[in-house]
Amino acid sequence: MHQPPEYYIRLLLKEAEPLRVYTRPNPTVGAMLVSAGGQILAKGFHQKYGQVHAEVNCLERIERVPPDAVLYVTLEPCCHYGKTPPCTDLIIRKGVKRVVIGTVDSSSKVNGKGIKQLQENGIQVSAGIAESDCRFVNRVFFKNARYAMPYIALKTAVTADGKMALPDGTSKWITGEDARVRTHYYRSWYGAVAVGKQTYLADDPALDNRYLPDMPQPTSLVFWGSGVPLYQQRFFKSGAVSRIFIADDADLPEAQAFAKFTGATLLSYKKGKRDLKQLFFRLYDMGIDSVMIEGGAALYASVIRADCADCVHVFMAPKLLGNREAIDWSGT
Ligand code: AOF
Ligand code: ZN
Repeated sequence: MHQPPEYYIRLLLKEAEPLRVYTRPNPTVGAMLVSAGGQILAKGFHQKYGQVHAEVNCLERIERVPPDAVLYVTLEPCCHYGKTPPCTDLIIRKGVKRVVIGTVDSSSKVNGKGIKQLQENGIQVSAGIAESDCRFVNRVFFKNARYAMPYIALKTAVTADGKMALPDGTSKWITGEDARVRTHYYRSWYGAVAVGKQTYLADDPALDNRYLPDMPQPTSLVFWGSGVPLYQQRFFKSGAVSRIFIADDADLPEAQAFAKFTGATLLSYKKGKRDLKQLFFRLYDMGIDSVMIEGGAALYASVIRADCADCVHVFMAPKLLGNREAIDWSGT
């Protein structure tokens, strides 16, 4: 029996969601061909950035598409040449007669043009099925398409009384193993992982995914501020794919020497003004689709004040720090 269309789209989303780690900065997408009687004839996913799209992985499995079969896709099929040819061409060539789409691909190259092309070729199309779920799974991609800015998350660990560190800034492990594994997973999910200067100097964080090392690794970002950046052993020995310092004094010869010696990229704010929005626009232009900020409190507060934060991952431990003077997670 054929189920309601939302059923097939949600089934696809469940499998597509974990693949985001491998497809970023591309969206994660699933496609499924279902017979008139409700039998799943073929299924396919966009498995990896640069590789073929979900529709190809689905339709190439089928010799002959039955005329009454329905193709379900979580995202509007592309109609442009990117790293791969247009999926709309394949759908038309394979003789699919009906396509059900989770949500429109709002990136400028597609944005309804894929649907239009299918319709112009006599294909019956419905779009906007389980749409909010489809948009949530690709929330990074949709923010990128709309604002040309990375999706930005703040990640923090707090005690049940909302504290992050003792008044003198020292912190102990607040959360346990589960939170640590999850954090390392996030380090592959996000395109970059960032810390402020104090956290960089105090913790020498590696910021890579060491629990799941076969997953793609992020870029490391340090909001350094003024002066010449200092070298830190663990940070530079990590598995990060590249390292960027946001440094006011990037032009100083010593800063240039630091960049040459370490291979790090130095970026400074435009016209010396610490405008975080402009900076994030630039990071997006450099190919960073998403950033997870891992502290400290001052950096969280600046990002929130600049209206750049999209979400907060809070790991809250069932413990009390029990010190009123202790530092709140957002530092205010
Ligand atoms: C689809 N199916 O599975 C995905 C789509 O450079 P390319 O060729 O990989 O194209 C990337 C763009 O294609 C991406 O920005 C988005 O608009 C769309 N992604 N489209 O039909 C898929 N992953
Ligand atoms: Zn495509």
